[in-house]
Amino acid sequence: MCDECGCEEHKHEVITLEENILKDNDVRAAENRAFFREKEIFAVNITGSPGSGKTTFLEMLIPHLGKDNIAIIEGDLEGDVDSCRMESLGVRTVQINTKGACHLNAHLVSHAIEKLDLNGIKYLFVENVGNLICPTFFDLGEEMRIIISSVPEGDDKPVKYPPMFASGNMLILTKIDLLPHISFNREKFRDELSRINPNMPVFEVTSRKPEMVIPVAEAIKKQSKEKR
Ligand SMILES: Nc1nc2c(ncn2[C@@H]2O[C@H](COP(=O)(O)OP(=O)(O)O)[C@@H](O)[C@H]2O)c(=O)[nH]1
Ligand SMILES: [Mg+2]
Repeated sequence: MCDECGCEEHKHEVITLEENILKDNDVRAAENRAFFREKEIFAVNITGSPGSGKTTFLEMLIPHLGKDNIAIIEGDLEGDVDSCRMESLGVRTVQINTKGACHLNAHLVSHAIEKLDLNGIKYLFVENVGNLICPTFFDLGEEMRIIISSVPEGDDKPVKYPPMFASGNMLILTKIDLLPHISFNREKFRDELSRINPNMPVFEVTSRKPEMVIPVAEAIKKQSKEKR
């Protein structure tokens, strides 16, 4: 059925349009990826729900990778709250406002790159719009996709949003300081994840112990060296 009126005729048009949008995005994503490889920049797409702790994770990670090695693209519907948080750490940052769109795309990222001084940059982190559905299907040209999932969102997120969790190269479970206060079944969460994405490494962090991101930083460094 079509999304608008439920008719079969429209269904075909909608599917064709979606396919074209995704095809166009894939072409641009491949261009972005070629650009990053040429510049030896390791690009990482950070996805997850609104409020899952994406920006906090970046704040913890940055000191371990070196602020001068990093550039950030912040994606939000409106405003510059997150880019201000990044700039206050002295990191080169550009903000994209999607004005209602629920995900970034490769085209938006290619324009954002033009605004960044990439001299000496080894890592580009793109914080996607908070959403567990739409960003799944839009390759940005990244080498690595990190999914951020937080304890208060519940242990059922992988079961409810399998395409997103299947698309990741690394999962960060955030806010583990809240485990004693919330009925979150860690084993259930991890079992479902390993069923959906068996080879994805999982790291647990909390902003109460920022040093917990050190193994994550090491894993990112290792991955980026393997790509060079
Ligand atoms: N208790 C707790 N709160 C956290 C943690 N990480 C982030 N938060 C809080 O969660 C909220 C959303 O975090 P933010 O990083 O802005 O999420 P984003 O929207 O995914 O970028 C903020 O109030 C953070 O202070 C954590 O490890 N533990
Ligand atoms: Mg954020």
